[in-house]
Parts: sequence; structure tokens; C-alpha cells
Amino acid sequence: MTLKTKLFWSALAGVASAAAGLAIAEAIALVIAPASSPLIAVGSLVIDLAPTWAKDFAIAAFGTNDKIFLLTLIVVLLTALAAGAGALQLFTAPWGLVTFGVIGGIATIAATTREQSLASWAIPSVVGMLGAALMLYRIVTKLGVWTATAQTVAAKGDQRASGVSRRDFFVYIASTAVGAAVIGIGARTVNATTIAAAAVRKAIKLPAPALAAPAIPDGAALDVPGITPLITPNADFYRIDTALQVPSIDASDWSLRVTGMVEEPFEITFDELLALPLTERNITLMCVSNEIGGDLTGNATWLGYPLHKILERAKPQSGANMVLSRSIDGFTAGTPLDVLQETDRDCLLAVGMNGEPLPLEHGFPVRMVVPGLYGYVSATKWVVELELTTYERSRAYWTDRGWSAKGPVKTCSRIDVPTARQTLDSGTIVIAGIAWAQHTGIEAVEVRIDGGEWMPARLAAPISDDTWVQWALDWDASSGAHVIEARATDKDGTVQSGQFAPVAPNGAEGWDSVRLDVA
Ligand SMILES: Nc1nc2c(c(=O)[nH]1)N[C@H]1C(S)=C(S)[C@@H](COP(=O)(O)O)O[C@H]1N2
Ligand SMILES: [Mo]
Repeated sequence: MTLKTKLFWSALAGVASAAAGLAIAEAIALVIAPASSPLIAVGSLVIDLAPTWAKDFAIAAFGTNDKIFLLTLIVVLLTALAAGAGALQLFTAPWGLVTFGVIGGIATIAATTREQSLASWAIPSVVGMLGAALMLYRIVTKLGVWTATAQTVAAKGDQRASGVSRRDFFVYIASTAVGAAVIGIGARTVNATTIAAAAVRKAIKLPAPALAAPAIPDGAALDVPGITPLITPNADFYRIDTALQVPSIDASDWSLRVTGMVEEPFEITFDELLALPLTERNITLMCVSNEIGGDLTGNATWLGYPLHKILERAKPQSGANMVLSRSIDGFTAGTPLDVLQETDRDCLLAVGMNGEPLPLEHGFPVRMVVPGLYGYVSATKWVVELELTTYERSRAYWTDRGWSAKGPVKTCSRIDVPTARQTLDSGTIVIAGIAWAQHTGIEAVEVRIDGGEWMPARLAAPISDDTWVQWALDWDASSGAHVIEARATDKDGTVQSGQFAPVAPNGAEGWDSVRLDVA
């Protein structure tokens, strides 16, 4: 085998391995964060570091394609380096692996030094680099066997041995290249659409509400360290969905279709929705999978258009009793039509959350929010269709998976402080938490110690019946081991049941309790 042939195949081995590593990194970046992709990270770093004249040149020469030019440049450079690494590995191992290590190191630094980047953003680059190095090692080893056999063949004239080791090498390099291309291009496309959706979201300016949320009353937030904040910041808001990859919808491509048992089916675009008079409300969202004492709940200020008006426009046919809302990813929720038609319940087709467009993972551009029903039967994110139908005819995503078709929120309370299994000093200890009975409202919260008498806690001023309310009680604690329990009563007079019930099929029951020692 000539030197040229060896150079060619080893260079190709380097390129195929680098492609495999890049594909692995892109696939992992899908899960970690689109911006943790080594390609994007290195590209962004180059943009930050590039002198102004270079940026001006790129924009002048390539216009809006300047980013594509940059990524192409990086890929070309990477290809050259990878080809070199392949040759180095064949002739002067392990220098090819070392080269990959350096490239991976640069990508890691780029990914972890981005604004808002987390340490975990190193993972795509590091794992991709290890994958690339492993591939390179194995392919070049095969190439070494082929080269050696080719030499023996040349000496002895045995054709068969040569054919096998050569085929071995070809199969390896070809499958690596094809696998890398499929995974890499797929992942890159998905990552790119996520980045595009994020850019679209950033550019959206939400209109002011026609009906603003009532002012939060003084005294709605108690001054107790450790109590759940009254409004949950978007970054802390719990997230529950079946989406492996957060759907990326360009708001200008979005529309909602109202279909099924209606006289007037229609479709509405995002711009049309934003042009309607929007309502702003504070509403507490609750997951049916929230255990007693759990944290699958959040309270946000939502901006949206009343769903009863959407339905009014579609004119439901008689007999319809369910609205099957469908997400772009196929998830469905079945909501009672009569609940969505209530004019005094703020069921919203929401576009805003705490003063921003919905975050991508909370349903951008449009989701449903229904006070008083668990999320799985009402809070469809990335919603694209409302189909009017019946409970007899249609089933929603979770209905066939062990959950009830209907899911009204159960009246419940949670102890935030003190936290369990700690030792506190005797004296006054503040017991505090939240209670909720969305759309009914909380009447009272009571606390008892060691199974004693129920004592009324003081309730903060509620924002509305649709939100959780904070409560607190000063407890004169004596030393010893204690159990604190809390229960809520709603404005219908329903007292939170102390009987344990699991989350399935329609929500947990029981009293939250905290065990602790007082010194
Ligand atoms: N498209 C879609 N929407 C969905 C879900 C889902 O899996 N897919 N899960 C629902 C459930 S079970 C809950 S509790 C809420 C959670 O909303 P959040 O993630 O914004 O907190 O979304 C609801 N909407
Ligand atoms: Mo949920």
C-alpha cells in the first residue's frame, strides 16, 4: 500500500470519527440545552472574539447568511484538523487522539463560558470528544490490520486475507460516517429550530391586558422565611409533560383550529389572538401527580384570551360535552365543555406568563390554563386544536393510562416550614405553608401538634379563589419529638381528608405532616 493511500484512508478515518463525535454531541445537546452544542458554542465564541472588521466583512459579504458562513468555516476547519488527526494517529499514535482532545477541550471551554451556561453544558463536548477518540482509535486499528495484511499479501500472494481486513475497515468507516450523518443532521436540525423559536419568542412584544389582574392585596405575602413565594418565577415553575424534546413552534406559523361538534369551525393565528382584548389573571396550576407535601404546583400571572369567547364564536352543537385540546406533539387533554363555557371562570388561552411570552417549555406560543382543574385535563401546552366532542366518544392522553377522565383539584394544604427531620430550639416556632382550592377558595387552615386539638392558622389575604393562599401559626414549642399536621377547609365547607389516597387516579389525599425534634 502506498503512502498516499495510507494518508488518504487515515485522513478519512479522522473525518468520520470527528463526524461521529459531533453527532453524539449534538444529540446530547438536545437534552441538555440547544446552546450547549459544541458547534453553536464555538461559533458564538468566535462571534464574541472576532474583531469588528471581520464581523463587518462577513455581514457585507454574506448578509444574513453570515452565521451559515461562520458555521461552514468551522466545519471546514474541523474537517481539516480531523483529517490531520487521522494521519497522526496512523503514523505517530497517540497524537491523533491528543489532537481530538485539544479540539474537545476548546469546545468545552466555549460551551461552559457562554452567558448563562451551566457546568452541565460541558457534557456534549466531553462525551462527543471521547466518542470521536474511541472511533478514531478503533478505525485506525482496523486500518493498521488492513495495511499489515496488504503487506503480507504483497509478499505471499494470499488474496482472501486482504479482502477480509479491507472489508472490515470499510464497513467500520462507512457505518460510522452514515450513522454520524443521520444522527448529526437530525439533531442539528432540531436544535436549530429550537434556537429559532427562542429567537422568535424573544422578539415578541405582548400587548397590555384589556382586563388587568386585580392588584395583589396588601398582606397576601406573609413575612415568613422559607414560605413558598406568592408568585412563582418562570425559572422555578414546575414542568410536567410527555415531550422528550420541547416542541419548537414559530409563533408566526402557529394557529389554533376549533373543530368537531361546532356550527362554525374556525382557525385563529397568533397575530389575530394578540389583537383580541386579553385578560390577565393570577392562577395556581396544579399537577394531579403532586404527592401530599409535593412541589408540582406553581402560581403565575397569566395573560390570555377567555376560552368561553373562543367557544362562543365556534357555536358548540348540542350534545357536545368535552373539549379535546391537542398539542402539536400529540398530547391531548379532555376538559368539560361546561367548565370552559363559564363566563365567571377565567379559563384562558394563554400567551403570557409573568409578564413574558410563555417560556418554550411552558407551552410557547399558546397554552390553556383552567382554574380548578388539574393540568392533565386542562392545561395543554403548545395547543393547536380544540375539538368539541363527547366523553362517550373521545379519550384523552392520560385517560387510557390509569387516570380519571375528569380531574377537579382537591382542597389541600402544604407545610413549608419548619422542614422535616431537623432539630429546633424550643420557644416560638413559626409553622407556615400554602393551601389551595382553586375556584372555590380557602376558608380556613388548621394545624395540630402530636394529634392534639386543631388550632386555626392565620390566613394571608388571598389574591383570589383561583390562587393558593399562604398561612402561618406561631407555635410555642416544648422540647421533645413532635409531629405537625395541617388541613384546609374550602369555602364550600369541604375539609381536606386525612385518609391517605395515592395520586392515581384523580389526585392525592391526606394531611401533610412534619416530624421534628425540639431541643
Ligand atoms: N402538550 C402537553 N401539555 C401538557 C402536558 C403534556 O404532557 N403535554 N402535561 C400537562 C400536565 S400533566 C400538567 S400538570 C401541566 C404542567 O404545566 P407546566 O409544565 O407549565 O407546569 O401541563 C399539562 N399540559
Ligand atoms: Mo400533571
